[in-house]
Amino acid sequence: MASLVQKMLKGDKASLSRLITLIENDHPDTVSIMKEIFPHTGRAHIIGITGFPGAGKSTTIDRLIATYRQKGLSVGVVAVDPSSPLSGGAILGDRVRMKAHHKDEGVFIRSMATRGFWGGLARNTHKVMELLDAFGFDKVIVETVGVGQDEVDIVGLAHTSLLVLTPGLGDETQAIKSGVFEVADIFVINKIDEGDPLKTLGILESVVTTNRSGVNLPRRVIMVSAIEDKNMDGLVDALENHHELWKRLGPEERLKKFIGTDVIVREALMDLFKNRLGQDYDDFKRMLINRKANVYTEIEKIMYAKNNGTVQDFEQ
Ligand SMILES: Nc1nc2c(ncn2[C@@H]2O[C@H](COP(=O)(O)OP(=O)(O)OP(=O)(O)O)[C@@H](O)[C@H]2O)c(=O)[nH]1
Ligand SMILES: [Mg+2]
Repeated sequence: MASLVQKMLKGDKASLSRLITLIENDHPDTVSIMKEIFPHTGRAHIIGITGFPGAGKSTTIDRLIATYRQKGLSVGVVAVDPSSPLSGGAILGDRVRMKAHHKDEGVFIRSMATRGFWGGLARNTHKVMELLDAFGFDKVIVETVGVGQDEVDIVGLAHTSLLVLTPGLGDETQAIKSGVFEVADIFVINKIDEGDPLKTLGILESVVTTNRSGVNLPRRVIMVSAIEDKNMDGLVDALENHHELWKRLGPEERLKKFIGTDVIVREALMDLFKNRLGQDYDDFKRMLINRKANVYTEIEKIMYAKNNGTVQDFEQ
C-alpha cells in the first residue's frame, strides 16, 4: 500500500485510480493511506459545484477545465452521482460530456456512486478530494447533485462553492430555502441562451448581500451559457478572485467556514459507535423506529459505557 501511495505522489494516475477504488470500497487500509496522504494536502484550490439535476454542472465543469488548461493549470474532478432515479445515467452523461479531456495529462475525472445514505457521500468524497489535492492538481472540482445536507458538507469542504441555477424554472425560490443557498460563494445562472435570466438575477442579487457563514467574503452572481461558452472567463475571474481573498483570510475567519475536520471527526465517531454497538446498525435503527429502545438511553450506554453497553428492551 505504501508503494502505491508513493507512486501516486510521484504522479502515477493508475495508482491514483486504484487508491480511489480502495477508499470507495472502505478498504481496511483506508486510514493508513489517508495518514500518508494528509501531509501532502492543502495546496489545491478546492471548488465545489452543486445544483439541481440537469442545471448544467457537468457542462460548466467541462468549460472550466478547458479554460484552466489554457492557463496551464491541472484539474482533478470528482462527480458524485446519487443513486436517485432522477439523474439515472449521470455517470455515463458526465463521461460523455467531459470525454474530450480524458486523454489530457493534466486532467483526471472520476465519477463516484453514493450509497444513498447519510455519510455515504461526505465520508468518501472528502477523502477522494484529498487524494486529488495530494496528487498535485492545481484545481480540484467536486460536482454533487442537489441542494441538501450532503451538498452543504461539500460546500464546507471547498474553498469556493458554486450553486448552478437556470433561469425561469423556479429553481431560485427552491434554492433560497436550502442550506446551500446560505453558504454558496458564487451563484451561476446557466443557460442564459435559453431563458430570460433577469428575474432570477433580481432574486439572487437581493439575497447575495446576506451572508450567514460569518466570513467576510463577497458573494457573486455570474450569468453564463456553458453550452455556448459564454462568459466562462467571467466565471473563472470570479473563482480566482474568491480564491485570492480566501488565501488572505486569517485563521479565525477560515475556522468559521471550514468543516473538513468536522466531517472527519463525525465519521470517526460513527465508526466508533458502530464498532461498539455489537449488532447490525440497521437492526438497531429498526428497534428505535419501532420504539423498542430509547435512543438517548442507548447512545448514553454505548458512548459512555453505561449498563455494560448492552442494548436493553425499552418496554421492560
Ligand atoms: N441551452 C443550454 N443547455 C445547456 C447548457 N448547459 C448545459 N445544458 C444542457 O443541459 C443538460 C444537462 O447538462 P449537464 O451539464 O449534464 O447538467 P448537470 O447539472 O451536470 O446534470 P446532472 O449531473 O444530471 O444533475 C444537457 O443536455 C446539456 O447539454 C446551456 O448553457 N444552455
Ligand atoms: Mg452532471
